[in-house]
Amino acid sequence: MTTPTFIQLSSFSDLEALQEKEAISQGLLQEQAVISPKYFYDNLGSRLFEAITALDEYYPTRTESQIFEAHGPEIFGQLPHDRPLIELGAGSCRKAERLLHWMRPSRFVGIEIAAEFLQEGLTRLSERFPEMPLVGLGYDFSRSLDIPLSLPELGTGPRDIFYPGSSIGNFDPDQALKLTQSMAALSQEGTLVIGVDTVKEIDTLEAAYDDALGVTAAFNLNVLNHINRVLMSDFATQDWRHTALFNEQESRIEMHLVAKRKTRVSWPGGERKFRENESILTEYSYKWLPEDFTELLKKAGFSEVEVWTDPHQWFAVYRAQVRNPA
Ligand code: AVI
Repeated sequence: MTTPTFIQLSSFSDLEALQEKEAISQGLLQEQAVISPKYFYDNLGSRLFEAITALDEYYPTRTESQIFEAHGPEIFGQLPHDRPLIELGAGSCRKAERLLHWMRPSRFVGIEIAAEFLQEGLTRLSERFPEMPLVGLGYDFSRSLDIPLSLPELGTGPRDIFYPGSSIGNFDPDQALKLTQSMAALSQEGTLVIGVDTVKEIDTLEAAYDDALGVTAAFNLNVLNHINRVLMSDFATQDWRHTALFNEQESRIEMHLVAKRKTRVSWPGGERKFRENESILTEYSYKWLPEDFTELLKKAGFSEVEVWTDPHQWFAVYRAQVRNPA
């Protein structure tokens, strides 16, 4: 059995740690306070996200899996077996675990901000695919969308890229374009397979982000515990409640934490007073019409875009190629 290689790319210098605190503090001091959704994914948050994906209301993961079940051989079967497969935001590698038998890449490279979670996933993968070289990169691509291309662990020549789960939806359209451009560069004339949530009825969308059991509420509130650890702030989770509303104009779910009462939050070097019902924006989750996302992929340098969807058209999987002019 091969032992997974693990590389942490984002181990912070003291300066970077200070810059991170400064960025969080600036976000909290904006008129509309914001916390980056990357802070959802501490160890507990990653587990809460896994629980979300098992909820009846959270249709994206289930629907994407149905698309892979129905069309997996068609989507992945033609990918050449001599190329590395890079999964962005690999999480606990559960999706890769189900799909790798169709792809058989020369190596699997998982990139994920929650390093501990990724390491656990790679260990499981190594039991299931003992012959396959496995590489984990602990890397936060929300800090820089430029993925380091020259790392020997990424292999040379064309690479196939897998970005499932509609994580692209957590970037605004400009950032999504930049990120897909970086993917085109990273793939070096390989193939991208990407899962993207679609626009649908508001009730279905809002239920997916505000489930009856309160798992998404816990996921959202847990961001405050993570911020308390990073910033040494004193958020009290019981002073906040979760909301998730669909903004039709912008085609995105907006998640906020709303102050239940007047409250004051302090941290070394700063403080913010919140009025009752004042909120902190924690996440956007954009929903894309297939024609608009196809257009974005073409703008980013991809061609031959093909789309697979489910009978309700609740989710879409795109496969696209990078072909540089000869
Ligand atoms: C990771 N990402 C695609 C999820 C989403 O649907 O935007 C994060 C999430 N937030 C609330 N529920 C799930």
